[in-house]
Amino acid sequence: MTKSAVPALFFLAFAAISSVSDSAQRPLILDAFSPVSPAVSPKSSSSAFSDLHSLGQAVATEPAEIVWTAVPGPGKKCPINDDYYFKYVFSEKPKMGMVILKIQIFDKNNNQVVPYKAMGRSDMPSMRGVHDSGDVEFKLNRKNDYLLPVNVVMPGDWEIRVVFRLNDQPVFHGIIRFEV
Ligand SMILES: [Cu+2]
Repeated sequence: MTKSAVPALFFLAFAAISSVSDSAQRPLILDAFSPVSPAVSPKSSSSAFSDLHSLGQAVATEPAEIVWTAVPGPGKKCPINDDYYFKYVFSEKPKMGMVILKIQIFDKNNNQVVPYKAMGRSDMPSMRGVHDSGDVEFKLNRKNDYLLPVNVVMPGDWEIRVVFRLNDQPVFHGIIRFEV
């Protein structure tokens, strides 16, 4: 735990205490966090800390957690929102070497459109980070296809994380998985 985290945790502890309806629990929690209390056994202290830990995770005011949609297989429709859906294909069955991921976005009338910026990031989930491509922007061709080269450097499990953005705001997070 960093020093700067401590005041935040105490704040959370007091927020928790003030919301505890069973007043019988209050003395235990207060004892556990009071620096002047000599009477706290290691056991009650550690259990109070683990309670606080889970509390901190539950009420952390981080931005809403990203939901990564598992994209259905090649050629299948994947909804983006009420207005758009997309499909993907690979230029060929993925194997060792470079493969091109092609994404096509369609509107409600099945017109192929380019409403978003698309970013892709490939990696191997089983050894995350080792072959991480970082974020790479898809390039558009004249047919409104979004194209992303993916460098498959090892056989095994692969994923491509795809994010569509409108004015820098993400509107969709999806994961394409494949085996080589
Ligand atoms: Cu690997």
